[in-house]
Amino acid sequence: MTADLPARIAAGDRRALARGITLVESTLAADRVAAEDLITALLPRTGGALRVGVSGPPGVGKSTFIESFGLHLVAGGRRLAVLAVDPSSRISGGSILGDKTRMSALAQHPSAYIRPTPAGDQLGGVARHTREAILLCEAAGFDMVLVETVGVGQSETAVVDMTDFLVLLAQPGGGDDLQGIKRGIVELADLVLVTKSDGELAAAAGRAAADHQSALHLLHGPEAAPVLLVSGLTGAGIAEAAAALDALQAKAAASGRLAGKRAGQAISWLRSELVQQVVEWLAQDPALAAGLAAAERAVAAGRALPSAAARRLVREGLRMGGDSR
Ligand SMILES: Nc1nc2c(ncn2[C@@H]2O[C@H](COP(=O)(O)OP(=O)(O)OP(=O)(O)O)[C@@H](O)[C@H]2O)c(=O)[nH]1
Ligand SMILES: [Mg+2]
Repeated sequence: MTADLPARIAAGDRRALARGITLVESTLAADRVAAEDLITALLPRTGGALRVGVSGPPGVGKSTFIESFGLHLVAGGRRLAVLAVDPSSRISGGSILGDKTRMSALAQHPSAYIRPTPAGDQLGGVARHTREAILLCEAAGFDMVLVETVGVGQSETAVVDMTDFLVLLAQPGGGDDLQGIKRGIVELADLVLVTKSDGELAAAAGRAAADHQSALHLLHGPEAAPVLLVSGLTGAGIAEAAAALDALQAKAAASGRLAGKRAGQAISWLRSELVQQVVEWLAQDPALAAGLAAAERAVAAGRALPSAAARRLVREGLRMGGDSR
């Protein structure tokens, strides 16, 4: 890390922001220390953005929606960062290229910043990087950060743990067919947007919205997430979606629920880091790493109780006086 990186990020320099995000994504131990120093230096400047998860099944229209929604926001004077977690990037080179073309106008706008993030090997890693990237975007002065994930179940729960609100995009389609979205996920949503509400699909989109709305009402009553119709292609419903999000924010901020949620997220982030770092600490020492591998085999085979095996490993680690860096 160069000494002026925090100041350059704070000044809104996007090349510096890109370098900062690359640093938090790095798996090198030395970069981890530098990334932590960088974010710690910028921490007083964080927290100022509305953090919004945008999720939905493959092909639902996430990128098209974000382009249209983002252009609406920046036209209104907002500064928007988009962190797109790209699960396909490891295998196929990803849809990053596709996203650049789908979000081309937004990508070129001076008030917008789009950053695709390779999903990498494990969800835990993505979660840490994405949380830290959100903080860097806030320090750089963005007032809204969208985190785009493909809805495959696990990623929504991760995104719910790091954002203020989850916007779920749903396919037009009728009946009780939830079109690839798991029920549990719909329940996590703060706002449901049925996409492609245009042309031939408009009628199906309307039916899908009615179905989702009545299902959510049965579950949550008057507190149910609103369901709106949007079209990323025509721009229909985009302003209404932005207004719905503003209303959610105003309500959650006034009640103190937003601050409480963020505090809870920070504490669970700490706890998940503790778990991760204890495992890394054990893995550093060859004997302890072997002990961990043996414990994993034993619990997998049903020969050991996870709680007892974990206690033994931690005791052993402490006895050996291991240094976790
Ligand atoms: N008619 C119509 N088609 C749309 C709309 N939004 C997206 N599409 C089409 O749906 C397809 C998928 O759109 P994307 O925006 O790439 O969807 P996505 O959810 O980002 O897809 P992945 O990133 O691959 O999961 C494309 O062929 C789009 O042209 C819309 O508002 N109306
Ligand atoms: Mg996409």
